[in-house]
Amino acid sequence: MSKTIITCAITGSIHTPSMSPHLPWKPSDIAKQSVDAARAGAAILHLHARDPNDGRPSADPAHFAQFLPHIAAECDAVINLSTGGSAVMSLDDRLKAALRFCPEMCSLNMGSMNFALYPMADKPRDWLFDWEEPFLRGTDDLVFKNTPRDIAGIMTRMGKERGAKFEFECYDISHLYMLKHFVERDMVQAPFFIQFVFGVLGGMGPDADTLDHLITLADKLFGEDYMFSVLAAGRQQIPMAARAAELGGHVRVGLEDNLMISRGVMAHSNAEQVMQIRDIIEGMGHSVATPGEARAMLGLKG
Ligand code: KMH
Ligand code: ZN
Repeated sequence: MSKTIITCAITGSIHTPSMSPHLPWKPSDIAKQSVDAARAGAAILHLHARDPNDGRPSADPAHFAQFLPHIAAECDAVINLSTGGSAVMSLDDRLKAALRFCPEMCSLNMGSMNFALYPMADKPRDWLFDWEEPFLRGTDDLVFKNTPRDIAGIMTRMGKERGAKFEFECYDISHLYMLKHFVERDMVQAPFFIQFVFGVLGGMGPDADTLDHLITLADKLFGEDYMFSVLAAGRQQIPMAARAAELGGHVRVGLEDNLMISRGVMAHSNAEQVMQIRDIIEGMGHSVATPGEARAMLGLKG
């Protein structure tokens, strides 16, 4: 039986430091939580950077440079750099780190959409950095811009020119048709690693029936040429990931997508979520892919 790839998304650009004391934003914490997540079973680390002074989302390659070498020195996990960055960043900024560090993988968001925070943004918090309040207030008026030209540009610059493979982030059924369009234009090569994204307000809700439909559609569009993974932002993170594993897919967890470990209980680390889903996967009789196995399955440049 094939192995299940666990991706761990360590910090992202959605949650803010005051939402959880365990969200890593200092470079040393991003590095430590990444390595611990890899040791717990994550074959892929999906990474964003934060400003080391106050934890605000950052696209500055100098900020990535403060943790990437430490991660590479301490573990063998596949590095997957975000090209989504945050919805308030320009595309040029979003691409800077990926262009500079040439990772084996990077994310590629397959369409433009509304991108609002789930209601956790409204929860009262004890303290917050100055930047957080205006940042959060703006999150119900964001368009996450990923036009066909933007997508083609990333495919060319990161894929064709630098040999990266993509985590195709699909928040909507239409995003699968967009990917199919680029496959027909020969812009990307199989195998395609499709991340079905649930739970972002503006994208699909976390429904098992919708996942079934996505798989049926992806089978029709891509046949044997794809594998899927599931991330569900918020409370359905683990149930939807478990369902994906049961159906032969891969999973993504991490504090980028959900700050909790169970209802009302904060996750203490990314590794804790990795261990939680790993136990579920192994309890089903499946096994978890090592980084080397993930590289072979995804055809990474290594
Ligand atoms: N934050 C996730 C819902 C990216 O970094 O390119 C999607 C994401 C986007 O990870
Ligand atoms: Zn991300």
